[in-house]
Amino acid sequence: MKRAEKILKRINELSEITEEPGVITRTYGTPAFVEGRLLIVQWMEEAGLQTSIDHIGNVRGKIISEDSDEKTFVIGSHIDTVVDAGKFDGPLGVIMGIDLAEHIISSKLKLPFDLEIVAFCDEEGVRFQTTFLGSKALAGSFETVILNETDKDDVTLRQAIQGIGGDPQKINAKSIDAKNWLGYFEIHIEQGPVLYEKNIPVGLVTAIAGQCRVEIVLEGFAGHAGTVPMQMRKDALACAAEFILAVEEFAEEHKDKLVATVGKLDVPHSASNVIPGKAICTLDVRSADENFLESALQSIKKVTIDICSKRKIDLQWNNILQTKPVPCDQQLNHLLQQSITAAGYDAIELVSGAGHDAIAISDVSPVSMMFVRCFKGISHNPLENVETKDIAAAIAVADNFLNLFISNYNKSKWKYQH
Ligand code: HGY
Ligand code: MN
Ligand code: MN
Repeated sequence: MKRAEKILKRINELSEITEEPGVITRTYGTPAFVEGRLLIVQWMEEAGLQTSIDHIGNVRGKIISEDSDEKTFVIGSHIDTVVDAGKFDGPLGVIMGIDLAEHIISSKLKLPFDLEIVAFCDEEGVRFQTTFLGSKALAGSFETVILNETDKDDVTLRQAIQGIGGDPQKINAKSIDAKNWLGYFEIHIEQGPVLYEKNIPVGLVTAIAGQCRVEIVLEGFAGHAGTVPMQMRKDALACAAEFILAVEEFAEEHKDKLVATVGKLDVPHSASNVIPGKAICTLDVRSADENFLESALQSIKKVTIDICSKRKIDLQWNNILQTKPVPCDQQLNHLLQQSITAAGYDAIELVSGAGHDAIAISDVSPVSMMFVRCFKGISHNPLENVETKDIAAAIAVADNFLNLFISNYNKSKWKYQH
């Protein structure tokens, strides 16, 4: 269990670094993020990896093959967190990746390709509402138009990148060219209850659900809580309340194919004796069925328009993010399935409701993901927890997977149809 204990020790050490004392919060570009990143560099260097930090702020650790032709296999996950996060969402996959690389180096295994371990800098998108910043940069698909996005203190993404030593004009410069990707493997907690209920330590991900994120701005008219008659009000918060319940009702009606969440509600300039003139909500809708996701979004938008016109509230519907469902690669999953059974576990298949950096990487590479059981499936919550024995199980499977990939790899044969 030595390797698993070391991984857990590092996860605990990283979780101590936070921008909010008492809770775990490390969002893109903050001093806590930079401090945490230094720890990852240190661990990668201790493992014997060639380290670098790219222009968006990903930490990268490489084993360069003796007969390198730049074809690269990548193992990664993210080191940024949500607010008041758990310890494992992201760091588990990064720190396990470092362990796997360290194991390859210490066992003097000769790699026929380059292996890169990547700690992505912004998967959650908490600070700038932009997800997959790091993985898009690695895939070469970062769009400079988002450089003007601002955080709650009106700092632009451009300024944040410069603030941590990056160059906003060169974000895609350190990407891995599409022709050089051999594959991508991400180890991540399941963030759902299936493995916990089935009492299985690991699971094989077949696909990642598509997701849409929308910012909903509701403009009514602020007024005196004591003097404006009810029938004359344009109460933006009451409108938001009806919208939130309508979203929940729609998702309940289609719960076999969809989840929908209003995760944020801001009421600017709120006071107990003021009729709210403005309310801003976020809408997050997910489905593994691409067509259904699109039609569901349109249905929710129509319901929202009807609520707003009934209440004489002006509506702004700002699309923030739209990702299609991503299938994991069948060739890689065949190897992963063999690796799980070889380690003595049933290879159960799961669709990921959560988004992952694998979504952005899937534009240029075959992707595979292994889920690790977490306590009652709890995540995005400080109660998130993973047992040492499940980390040990995941190590055994991941070692098998890498060995199988290496033994199956043949420079001419392994072609990926983009
Ligand atoms: O929201 C998600 O699915 C992921 O945790 N970023
Ligand atoms: Mn995650
Ligand atoms: Mn997350």
